[in-house]
Amino acid sequence: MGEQLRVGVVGAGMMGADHVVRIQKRISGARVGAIIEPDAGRAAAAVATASGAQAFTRVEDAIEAGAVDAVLIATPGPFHLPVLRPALDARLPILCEKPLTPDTATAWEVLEHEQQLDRPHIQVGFMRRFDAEYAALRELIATGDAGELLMLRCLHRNPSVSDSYTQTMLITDSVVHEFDVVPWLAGSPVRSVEVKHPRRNSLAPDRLREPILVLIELENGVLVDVEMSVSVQFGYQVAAEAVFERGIARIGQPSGLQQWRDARFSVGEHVSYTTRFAAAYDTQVQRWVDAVRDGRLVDGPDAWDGYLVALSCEAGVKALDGGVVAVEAPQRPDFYASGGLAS
Ligand code: ISE
Repeated sequence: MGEQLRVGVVGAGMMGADHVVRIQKRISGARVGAIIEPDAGRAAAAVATASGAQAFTRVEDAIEAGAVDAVLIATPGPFHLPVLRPALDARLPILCEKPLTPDTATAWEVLEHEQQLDRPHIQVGFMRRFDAEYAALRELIATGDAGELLMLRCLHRNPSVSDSYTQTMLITDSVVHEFDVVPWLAGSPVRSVEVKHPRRNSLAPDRLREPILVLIELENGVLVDVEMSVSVQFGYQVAAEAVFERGIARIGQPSGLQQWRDARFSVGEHVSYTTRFAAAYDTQVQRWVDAVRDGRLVDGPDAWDGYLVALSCEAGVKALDGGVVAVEAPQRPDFYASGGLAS
């Protein structure tokens, strides 16, 4: 590694392009060494924002050329596995956007592959863990200052979704975040998942039956409800209310400039996760870069966490058809002993 970590950003869609700017402009200790993107237009646009970066269409070629010290995978979930395999073979540190892979069988394959290395090399991009309000809520729960946590009420609302968004993605692309952050907040794994279908939003694309209400029971008895909506039109909102024995706590409320004008009170709302979680993404990538540079390689959710989330997603997808679906995790391999809910 030279003075700066050369990151290969794989996928230059919305999230990949966002990470390129982040690495070049907002964090320290790293630069974009390569953009790996088969779409020539996207690749050219990303390279234009990352001076010195080389463009490749395959991650194998970037590795072969010695152009990268680490990779950040920002392709859609179904395309993670073909990048994870060669990156692990090359023993490169990896920050992989969520989900680790789209199903438990391939997630398990990744765990087995990674365990052939000397230590965990994969961090999974569950950025909510790096959001200051989520961290404060976790601290409040851990201290017990408001008594025991009883319930968590979560709101996860998107203004709209792209044409490629399918019904199961309500779980695997969206509620996937709650499946990671809720056990991390509450210090307890998921025991079961149930999905309820309220009245359908007629503004949703025809193929989607949403919103959905996801009920997550944790091993410690805490009950969590997640309103998952993807056609709310008005903006992007991720918020939660924690109900304790002696109080409640809220995170994710609208903030910033408040205005009283024309007999109205208003405050801005986000329209995308790229702004709602911008600071969390910055912290996540900075801490990952620092961890890679000082040899820890991972500072946050690891591949084991990614696997646990895949188990919950599998249960959640089944639960879309009705019933309460249990989640049972195998014993965590010693290899991952320092990660998990603690990080
Ligand atoms: C998207 O892929 C994300 O990861 C966002 O955080 C989430 O809010 C959205 O629903 C997903 O589609």
